[in-house]
Amino acid sequence: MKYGLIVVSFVFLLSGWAGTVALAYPIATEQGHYELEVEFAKNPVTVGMNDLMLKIHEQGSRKPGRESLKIEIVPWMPMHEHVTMEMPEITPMGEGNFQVKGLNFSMPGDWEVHIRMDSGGKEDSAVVDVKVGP
Ligand SMILES: [Cu+2]
Repeated sequence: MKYGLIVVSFVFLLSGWAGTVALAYPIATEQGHYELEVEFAKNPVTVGMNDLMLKIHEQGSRKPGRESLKIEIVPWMPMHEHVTMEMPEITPMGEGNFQVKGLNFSMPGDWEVHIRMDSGGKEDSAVVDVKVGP
């Protein structure tokens, strides 16, 4: 019983560290095709609906991501292993900027925002750590 408690508190500690990554820095995507910046309208990010700007450009050439880029965004809470079901509204604003409205975090804590990009055969993805306040 005592051992179980120690393990649980250690997991809490680890997840606390994972959420401290800054948001506005350029993030390289997993396949290295793009680089993106995420800027939330609210800082800190809080429970409920959040809006953000996603800036995407091509790695290397620095060309802005095309408007035709298909983007999918899913918020995932690793500690409880759940997503939120609502899909945010994504609008291309030109120059590689995408406005994202209604990204829903259903509870406070450490979340990951999983972003998938598809531009006709060039698939890529990125994970952004977000600390969500009450
Ligand atoms: Cu949760």
